[in-house]
Amino acid sequence: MNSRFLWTAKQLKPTLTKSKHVLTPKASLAEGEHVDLDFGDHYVGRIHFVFQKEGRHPDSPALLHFIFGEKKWELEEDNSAYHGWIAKSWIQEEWIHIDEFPAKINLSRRYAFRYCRVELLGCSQAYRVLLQEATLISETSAPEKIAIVGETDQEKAIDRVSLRTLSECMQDVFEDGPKRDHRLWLGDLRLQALVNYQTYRHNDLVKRCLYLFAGTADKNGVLSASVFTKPKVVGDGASMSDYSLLFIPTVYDYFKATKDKETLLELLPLMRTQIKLADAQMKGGVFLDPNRLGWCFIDWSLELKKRCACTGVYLYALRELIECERELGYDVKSEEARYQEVKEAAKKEFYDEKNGLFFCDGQLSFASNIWMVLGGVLSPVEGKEILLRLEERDDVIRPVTPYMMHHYLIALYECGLTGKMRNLMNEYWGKMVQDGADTFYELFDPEHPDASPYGSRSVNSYCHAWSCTPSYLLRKYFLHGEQS
Ligand code: RAM
Repeated sequence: MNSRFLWTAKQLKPTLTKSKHVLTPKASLAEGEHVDLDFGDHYVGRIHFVFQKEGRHPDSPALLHFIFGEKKWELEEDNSAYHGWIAKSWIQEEWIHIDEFPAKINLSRRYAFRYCRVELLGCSQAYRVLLQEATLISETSAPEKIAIVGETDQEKAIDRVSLRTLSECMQDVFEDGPKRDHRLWLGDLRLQALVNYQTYRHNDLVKRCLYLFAGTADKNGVLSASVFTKPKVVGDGASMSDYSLLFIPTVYDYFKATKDKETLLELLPLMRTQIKLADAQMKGGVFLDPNRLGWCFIDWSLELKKRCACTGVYLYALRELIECERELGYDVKSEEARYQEVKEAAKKEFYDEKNGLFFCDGQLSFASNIWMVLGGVLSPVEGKEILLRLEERDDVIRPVTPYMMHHYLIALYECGLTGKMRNLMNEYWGKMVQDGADTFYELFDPEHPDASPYGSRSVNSYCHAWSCTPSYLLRKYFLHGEQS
């Protein structure tokens, strides 16, 4: 823990803007009945209800069940049959007894939802329960509304939903998703920050998050993959090889957007440390199995082999560090030599001449090939051939998250396939819009819309900030041309 860094983070704690949304359903319920509320858009916030009774004096308490859903189907799920491997307590529901009427019920937790079901589980026949009012106080630290961009109605819809996704995740920190973790994750932060620079420009929130990671690093400089902020700041203690490396571009991007050199210089030693820590997990210029040495994320595909992609992330991060240090006037010769060494080793270890593609321990995936492109292992011409070849294969593991899909789009851009990149953005995110998305999802595999790495879609997050990058892509690559 670095208390000075944490002090800096604390000074940058944002104030949340709160807004009130009131529904007056006046729904009269007997035991076993329910009413569904629709707040009209996705919100993050706290809710209270006013209940009255109709009929005779209550001769039993009322037992109410509340379910919250980012998607309407969440209200219909049989949560008693939940069989996922992460805690069932992530499901947004609550049970309350009411003894006296009228009753104002404040639910103490924060929820992320558009839909809410109020179900009367128990009540005597002497009376009915009347739901008079439901008041939601929504919260966000996103400073203002942003003008929507896009050349077509579809692009405008994608931008609107992306912006909403990001602003819903902008709370005390950049949360990954407000339904589940409520937590600051490093890999997610990198993409949120990129979108933020093009939209809300709440750059102090990015700075706060950088200092939260820096402040919770252990004495060897190992970064936690995620940070809890309540009741006090603590790193989750788990480190992920790829996320740690991506701290480097996250800081450098922040510097490019803000020119805040003081922060860059303060965090530079920690950026360098991430390369050294990664070096210790490599042999002969490529990663040993990152899943054995520490969790490496890359994508939410449980079968994915990650040594190749992780080596690509290393090259990508090292290249960013070199560029950053060069800009600051440092001698980068030894880093450049290391970059060349790893680049050659990666090609030797993972490139399959016969197929003209990268394989990771015999497995073909988009992830491996995309990160080899992003790591600069190939020229744009070679990269283009590889990406096109990849599409023709049906024995390939495809991206399952908008996080991986974003990296695919950037790889297409790097290889000059800008038209393809834009079409794919429209196709992939457009399908979520067609699916009725108010905010974009943590996972989206159009072929398997109910898939979940957690064993149940009930705990998937349907407002997940790493999916909001079209707002960045549209502004940076398509509508105003390249910006710094
Ligand atoms: C999920 C989080 C987050 C991601 C990690 C790896 O649990 O929601 O988005 O960064 O996994």
